[in-house]
Amino acid sequence: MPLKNKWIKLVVFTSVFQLFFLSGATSAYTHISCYGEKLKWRSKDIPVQFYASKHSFPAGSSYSNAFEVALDRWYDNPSNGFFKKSLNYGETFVNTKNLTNEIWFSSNVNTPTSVIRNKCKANKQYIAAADVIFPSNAGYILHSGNKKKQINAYDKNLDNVSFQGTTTHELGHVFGLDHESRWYNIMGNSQRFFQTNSKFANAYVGEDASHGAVALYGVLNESQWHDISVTHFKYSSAFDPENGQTPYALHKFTSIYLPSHDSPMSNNLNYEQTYNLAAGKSYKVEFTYENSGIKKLTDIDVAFYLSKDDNITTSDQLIKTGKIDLARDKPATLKTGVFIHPAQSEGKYWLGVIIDYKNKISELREDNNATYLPVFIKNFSDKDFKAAL
Ligand SMILES: [Ca+2]
Ligand SMILES: [Ca+2]
Ligand SMILES: [Ca+2]
Ligand SMILES: [Ca+2]
Ligand SMILES: [Zn+2]
Repeated sequence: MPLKNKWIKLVVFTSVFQLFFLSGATSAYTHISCYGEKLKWRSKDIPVQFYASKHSFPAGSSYSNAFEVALDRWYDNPSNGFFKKSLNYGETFVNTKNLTNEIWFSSNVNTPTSVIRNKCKANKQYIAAADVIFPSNAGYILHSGNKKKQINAYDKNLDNVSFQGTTTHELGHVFGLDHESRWYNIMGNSQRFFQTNSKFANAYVGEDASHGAVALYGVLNESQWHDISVTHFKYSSAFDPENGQTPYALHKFTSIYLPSHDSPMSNNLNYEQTYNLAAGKSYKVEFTYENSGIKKLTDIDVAFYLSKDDNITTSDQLIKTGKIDLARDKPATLKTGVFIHPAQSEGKYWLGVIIDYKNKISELREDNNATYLPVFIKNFSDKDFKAAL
């Protein structure tokens, strides 16, 4: 998996500013800090404004638009910290020594790199400026769109890295977050961290980093600031890059399990795969549920469907309903029992889920409440069914 080392790198640039770099907080998220204090932007510098290199990021280019999508995702976090949604275009001279926050492409870096300048004294700590530099000649393609079929996670023959994914991760560093290795989170592998329904895999901040943002900047006083969501990715393992970076989480696809025990039906969860299910049998289907809003929500309606396409909607065939509670702390990867009716016709389906399917909760984003796992349903004979297991 040579890709995994490539898309994350944090450089803390000291120069005039003294720096102490500590990490490994016991809370769910991890912050960058000095003298034991979390480093963050001062309230007078919020919203944090980015300036775009005239050469690398002209207004209206696909990469400029993708960067603004990532800024927008961070705008939606439930804390008082946020970036200005739009880029300031036309910056003719960019560098890491000034105190202007800039983005550009350069042949001097091999991976997307955040350079963060910190003021770090015993009684005074803050983030003073940040630049995000993207490699112009790396051995992979930073893909600016959000069509799932154009990125590596959904096509193992592609080396394409989601630019929106890697940018959302880098902006987490700029925000004051370090790598986190214990949970499914954007400060882990951003290339297996999407909200996917229909043709699109959208980058996002997620519950753990939202929780970290609140720890840094305080919770918003906005009673309607809710966002719950569901994804078909989950935590896999901690990865230690052994190059001075802090360990981060690897992720993989969620799975479908047999009813009798918890072993997945297939172990290769690095790419999307289709599960063979038998009509008349029960399974457990797994998804990751997140609450990235201001507070805990209870009795959230969840429904499961069989769809004839990869776009899960309430018009699809309903097979199960239930309720869950979601606090904002850590993402919840849950297995739910589902039964495939004996008369279900054979064929390819997408076993889908929709959270808040009755839309009782008004949310910042309603377009991240559904996802799926592909299945092929067969009317196995008893003998064939045993062989298939
Ligand atoms: Ca700069
Ligand atoms: Ca939502
Ligand atoms: Ca459908
Ligand atoms: Ca809703
Ligand atoms: Zn990183």
